Amino acid sequence: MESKDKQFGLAYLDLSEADDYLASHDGHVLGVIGFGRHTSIAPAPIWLDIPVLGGRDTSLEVWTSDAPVTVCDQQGFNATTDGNVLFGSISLEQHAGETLETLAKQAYTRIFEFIDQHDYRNLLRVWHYIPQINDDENGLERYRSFNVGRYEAFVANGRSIGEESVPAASALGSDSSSLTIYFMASKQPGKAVDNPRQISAYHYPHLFGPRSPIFVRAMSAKLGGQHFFFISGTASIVGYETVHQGDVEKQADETLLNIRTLLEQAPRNNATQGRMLFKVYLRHAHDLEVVRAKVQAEFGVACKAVYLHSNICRSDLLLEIEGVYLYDAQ
Ligand code: 3EB
Repeated sequence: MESKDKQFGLAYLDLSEADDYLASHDGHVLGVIGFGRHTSIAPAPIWLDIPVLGGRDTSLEVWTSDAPVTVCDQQGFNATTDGNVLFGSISLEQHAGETLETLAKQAYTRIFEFIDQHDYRNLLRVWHYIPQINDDENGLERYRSFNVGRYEAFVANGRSIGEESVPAASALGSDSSSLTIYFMASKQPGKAVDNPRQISAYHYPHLFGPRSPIFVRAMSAKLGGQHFFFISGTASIVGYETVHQGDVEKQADETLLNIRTLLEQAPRNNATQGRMLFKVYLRHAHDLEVVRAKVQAEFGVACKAVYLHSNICRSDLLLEIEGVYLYDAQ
């Protein structure tokens, strides 16, 4: 149906579905992100070197709008807009002598300048893929170094560190050589949602690095007549501590409980009416079966989940799950 095709939406596609889907959304595609093995597709995806688990080589994440999309390709950004949101990405290679801290600060500073200049000032959701995320850099884990740079950019750009200007996010490792960030920014602010089981990440104690990570647990926004509930990367963390170290089953249970807790705060929590999509990141490929069984038991066949093999930002986390819950606004 034509009108259904032109909804604001998200799909995770296998390669065999991609051509038809992209053709039927011609002129309405905000962004395509490719995971796994590269293939030639138009429009060209942002590629991330993160293997897809479960028997597929490639998975595509496709964001579309109900409204016509225009491209604004400038200042090193590959960005699109539908007049309400701006979808953009930046990929910065780390050269010899540069730190990830500097790179993170640069990336965020450029994002802020770009979205402010185009008047889409509200970051709703940011996806970070960080090369060698758990390795050491000058005595600090690279993820922690990233956190310092992100924090500095928020401060330098006059953004307050509180619910009103912090996006939902996720931060995973990749085998790429570049720091890749993609994001959705909006003219209207979304509504930040916290998880009462967890301390806000921007209030984490400094034992997780000299500067706290800056993200909210979930973000709610109305886009193209639908409600979107963006669930940040969610893991087996209670308060601020990792729980169930070394036990993937218990980490999966705790993660799913955290997601359930967030979903209870979605503006309307009636999953039978909406759609759920997840990206499940596993540190160890051999944990696929056990985690998939738990995700399916929790959310049933109605949910779409893609399983990816990557490192997680804390070395004691075995999995992280991000999600989108979307439903018609009535
Ligand atoms: C956590 O809850 C797990 O640094 O942007 C999840 C989502 C995590 C986003 C980020 C990190 C980030 O702390 C890690």
